[in-house]
Amino acid sequence: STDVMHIGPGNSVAELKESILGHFCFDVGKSPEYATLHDWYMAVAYSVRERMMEHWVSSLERIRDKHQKIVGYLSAEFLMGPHLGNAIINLGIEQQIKEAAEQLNINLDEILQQEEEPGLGNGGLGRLAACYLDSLTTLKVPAIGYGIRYEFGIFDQMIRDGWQVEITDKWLRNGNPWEIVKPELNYGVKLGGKTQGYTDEKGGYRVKWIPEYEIRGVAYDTPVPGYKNETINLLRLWKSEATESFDFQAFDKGDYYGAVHEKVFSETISKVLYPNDVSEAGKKLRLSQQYFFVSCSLQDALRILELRGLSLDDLPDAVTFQLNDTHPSIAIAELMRLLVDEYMVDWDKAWECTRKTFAYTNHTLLPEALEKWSLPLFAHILPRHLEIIYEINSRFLSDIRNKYPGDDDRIRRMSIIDEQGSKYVRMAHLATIGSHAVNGVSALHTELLKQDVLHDFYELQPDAFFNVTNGVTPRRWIKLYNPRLASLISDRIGERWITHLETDLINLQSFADDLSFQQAWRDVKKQNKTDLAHLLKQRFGMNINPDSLFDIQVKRIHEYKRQHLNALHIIHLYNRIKQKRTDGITPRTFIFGGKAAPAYYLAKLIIKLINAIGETIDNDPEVNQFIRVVFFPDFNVKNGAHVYKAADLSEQISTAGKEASGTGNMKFSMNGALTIGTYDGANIEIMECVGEDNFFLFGLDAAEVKAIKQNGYHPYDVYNNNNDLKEVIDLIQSGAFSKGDTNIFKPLINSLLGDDPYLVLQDYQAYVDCQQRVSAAYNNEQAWTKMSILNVARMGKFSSDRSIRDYCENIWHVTPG
Ligand code: 26V
Repeated sequence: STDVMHIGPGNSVAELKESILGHFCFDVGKSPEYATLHDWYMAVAYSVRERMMEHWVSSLERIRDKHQKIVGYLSAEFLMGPHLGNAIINLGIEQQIKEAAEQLNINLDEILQQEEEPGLGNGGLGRLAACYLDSLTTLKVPAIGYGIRYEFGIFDQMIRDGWQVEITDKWLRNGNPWEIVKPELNYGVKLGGKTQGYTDEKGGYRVKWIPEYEIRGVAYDTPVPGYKNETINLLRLWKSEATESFDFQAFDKGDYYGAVHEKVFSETISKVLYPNDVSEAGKKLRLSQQYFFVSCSLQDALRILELRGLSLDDLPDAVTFQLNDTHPSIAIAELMRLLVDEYMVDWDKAWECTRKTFAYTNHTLLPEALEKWSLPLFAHILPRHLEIIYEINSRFLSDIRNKYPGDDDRIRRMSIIDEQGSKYVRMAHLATIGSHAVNGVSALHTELLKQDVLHDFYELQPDAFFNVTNGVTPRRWIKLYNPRLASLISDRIGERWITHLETDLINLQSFADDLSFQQAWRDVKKQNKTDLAHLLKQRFGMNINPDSLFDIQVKRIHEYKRQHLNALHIIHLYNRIKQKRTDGITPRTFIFGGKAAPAYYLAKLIIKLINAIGETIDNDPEVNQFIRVVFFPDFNVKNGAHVYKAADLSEQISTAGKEASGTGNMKFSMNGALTIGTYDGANIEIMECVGEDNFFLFGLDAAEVKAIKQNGYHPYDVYNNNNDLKEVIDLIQSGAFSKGDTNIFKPLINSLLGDDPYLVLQDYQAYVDCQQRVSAAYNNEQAWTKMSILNVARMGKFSSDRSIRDYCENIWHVTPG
């Protein structure tokens, strides 16, 4: 490998220029005369990728080092965002690339815009996986992200007549220069069929699985560069294909078309990412997807173990698998199957090995989001795994019976199988029982896990429960997407903050009262807001005023996140303006963005409501001199680049106890936005860090939410007893935002007045009052700027580097390189 070290390409402007031209000629294969911007993007991407290859090869060598534990991050979603800009930053070649592009007469920003992002995730959970890969690599922890190479990622969102319309995400349409297919790295995956008992040579009873069919998973590798540390980790995504045997079958039976049909089925497994959805559609395919990528990944890990010359006994010291939610939790049954059925390891030993190898992160307490599979479905797709789960369960429950004799209710509560009514496999129980560590993603969320959803398990094994508060990577979310702020910060405190956020960013505090620094700070924000205004004008013809307060809520649309609470406040301001009670109203632009699950009717209606309010205000000069409402279509990582940096106010207004952590809250605050938020998820820890004086807190806390629900909550009384709220709701009902249509928003209003499951009406007045405090605070420019600086300075804790260090120390027992 020493030879390899010296073939690396250089990073001078001349060398980069030559490399780009070379790729243009040899890989794009066109004369520059006929070049499109996308052609140039491809040439630049290949040139940048080439600069990662030598380090990639040497980093792969470390995977062979048998003394290094590898982290296998198992996740059904990786929301990586565009690669090019990030790779340039992490390789530290932005100056040279910029200059090379200039000399080639191409505009780097336009080139970067060409990249279609790999949207292989829904939202927070998938983006967290991407931030964690960045931090793992920056901290030199050998890691492989294992997932699915969906052909179609999260749908693209368009807005037509105010409604969301979903468009297929054809992200691979123009090719993907970042992945390298490894055809030789492929594994068979069985599905369906039945099991059969038999007696082995030693007279022992054994079981084998006789599957109905087998598909193949092929590895597609994408390099993940660390920040200026010559380290590259691996994102390994599996694409499903037909096995060769189908071709033989066609040959045998002469049924060519039949065989092609089977091939088509095999390929559907990795076809499409499912949205977080309440609907039952696609359950069978979803479970098949999960098993598919888990099976490939475990086989891959066992291959690496062998490559290192280690034995199965060494597995827990050689690799640690982190389960990103329950989606990959079938891995626990699969490892047991491999060890017991295929490697003939005895059960107890296999179980010990399995538990040492896995750890589970829970990302939600919402009951409808806790995965469970109906027994018949499970038996149909994974008959052997169901038997193994029964065995795990029966051994587990007999332990519980011994510990708590006669406590049948506890047995019912803790069983992996839910037997109230139709039977289900509860994946969170499997994940918890099969792991040595379970963690929540914020202090509050972990507390609620312990007290509520997993309480019995916590009582059984309190030492297995950990909190790891989420974090986000400052490389992408500050340095790449807010370059003006990044240089202003570096001018004052140097550049170390980029990798030492927790220790260094705090040094900004001493400039919080410095008037010239404050002015520079405001200038950056103003320029960022102006950029966003231009973009919205250019792309959608929207008109917004950069001098107004930018009040932004971007995240998936869900009732628990309460975008409709935000909408009610806007209507409250609308009413005041119409009634000429405008004193104390600060000009604001309300910006929303986010996708609703295609089958989530109320979420889609909330989008329609926001757009309806926006349109009404657009057409009313009396109102739009004060406020504007815009909905930024197709919010994703790429669009996020323009949004977080432009915010004055970040909306984090979920019902307390419902948002496990939130990560957008962190992105906003570390880019200088103040937060209006509830006592929920990581908001609590953010407020503790930035100080309550620099955070706009409102509403019930989680305990109060629980209490009010227990004692009987009557939203209709809240509505009746609050004239202001009543006017707001009645105005929607009157058709004021829907051209007289009084039906369209009825389902939403009925939900709010009927049972209001997320306490929107309960928190309404507190929210409106708090927004009034925001308006007043914004009018004091100096005080606001100081709060903004203090927010950024005190956000160091929320770097994903800190989160990864926590995982390393408490859960993986790995020492960062
Ligand atoms: C899934 C489902 C599926 C059924 C319909 C409703 C529903 C709602 C939410 C979900 C998402 C579950 C997992 C998830 O994405 N959790 C998010 O994880 C982030 C990273 O830890 C965290 O910041 C967010 O608070 C949490 O919602």
